[in-house]
Amino acid sequence: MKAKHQLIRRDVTGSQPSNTRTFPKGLFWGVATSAYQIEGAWNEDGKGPSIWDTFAHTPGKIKNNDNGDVANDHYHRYKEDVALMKDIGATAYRFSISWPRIFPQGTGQPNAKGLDFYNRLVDELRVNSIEPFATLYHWDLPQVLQDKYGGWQSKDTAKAFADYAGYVADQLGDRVRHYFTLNEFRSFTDYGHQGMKVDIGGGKTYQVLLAPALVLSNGELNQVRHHAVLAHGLAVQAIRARGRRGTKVGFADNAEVAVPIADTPAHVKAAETATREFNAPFLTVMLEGRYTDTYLQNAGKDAPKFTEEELKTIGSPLDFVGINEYRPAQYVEASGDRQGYRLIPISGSHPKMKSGWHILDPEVLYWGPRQVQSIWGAKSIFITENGGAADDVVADDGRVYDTDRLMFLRAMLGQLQRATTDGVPVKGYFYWSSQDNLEWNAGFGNRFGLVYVDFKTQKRTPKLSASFYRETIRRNAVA
Ligand code: PNW
Repeated sequence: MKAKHQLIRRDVTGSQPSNTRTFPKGLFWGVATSAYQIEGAWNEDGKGPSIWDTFAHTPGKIKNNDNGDVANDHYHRYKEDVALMKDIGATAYRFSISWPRIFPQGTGQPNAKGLDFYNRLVDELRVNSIEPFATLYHWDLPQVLQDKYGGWQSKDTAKAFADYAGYVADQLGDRVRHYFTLNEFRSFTDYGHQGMKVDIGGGKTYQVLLAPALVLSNGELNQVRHHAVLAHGLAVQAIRARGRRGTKVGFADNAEVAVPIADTPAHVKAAETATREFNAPFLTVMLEGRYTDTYLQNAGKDAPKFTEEELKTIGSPLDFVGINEYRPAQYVEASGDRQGYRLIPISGSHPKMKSGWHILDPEVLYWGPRQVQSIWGAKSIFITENGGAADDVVADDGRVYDTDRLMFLRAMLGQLQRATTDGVPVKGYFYWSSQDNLEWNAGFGNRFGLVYVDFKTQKRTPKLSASFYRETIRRNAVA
């Protein structure tokens, strides 16, 4: 897929008039989770520790010193959880596979009991007509690889990941037809190896440092980023070599989307230019097979070291592009300078969801997929995550009235529907998350679920937003 800056056509045959609020037939309606955030059973059946076990067991790293030792106990309650998805009407489930469950040593001898859990889960999904979409890396690196190689600081970790990915495709490939290689490259490279200051408006920033909580130099960080995208490319090749024919593969990246201040050709083009540069070390290099000149020039002596062969691997052709969209990265307007865009500061009173970083603008679900099509010509796009946290409580009548999430979901899906009406090839949407879970360093307090979880009793209660989502899925239209 090559960069081509052009506007998409609005009169695509087969599109629906937007006032019907209908989505294209066959769109996958999904929910998403990740292993460390829900499974628990952190040391059961031969699982090795991950860098998130280590991080969470270090006092002070996670709010209230919460950890994923038990979390949602999904490892033992997966049947109940699949039944809840079925009840919502989900037709797809995006879950992640815990690498240290399958390879406790990171490489070498696979652990049959670990694999068996995913066999049981996948069988349960298929019995319920829910299509499994497996993510192979959602941040829980085997701790041994951190100790042995410095984790993502080494190319050996990228190679080990490809071996693990090929093994999973070989073992589950008869039933799992869709794979996402790695989830949110920036979140585990930058946030884990240097920390990040996220713009939250009014000139303020929100500071995040996630596992393995290193603070590396810029040059070292760029190398970590390079190894992560290399891991993706090597895994794509391994999955193609060892999966069944027809297996589909892509990534799930949190594309940093620049939102234009108005839908005019000049602002739209400026936003495309910005989005392509914001994502230079991740999405852009994976879709174009090269780093942008601006990225390499700005990095100077800190630029990553790479070979042409590696770039070719990183740019391996994909079956789809997966993007996680929560918030706009920036607002952008056209400018006459060489850069081609100007950043607009986010207002201090900009609306937010509960998470400290969560600037609210439903238009990300319009511009995000639209830009993936217009910049890179993607033919198949998945919204691999989109969701919002809230202060949910169980009311006296036993129900959970999450009106803020209802507003969020309805507004976001309205924009996604608008994108599909404009002919953007969106093939599936995964709400994050099917149920409340361990929200990384924010602990159990930031609830993203359609289903409320009482973490003391493990009781699950579908929220108001779950009914809204069920109705949307039933109609295949924004309810
Ligand atoms: C994603 N930000 O993380 C992850 O893929 C999920 O595991 C997570 O639970 C979910 O989104 C909600 O946070 C993000 O700072 C972390 O903009 C940080 C940001 C966005 C998403």
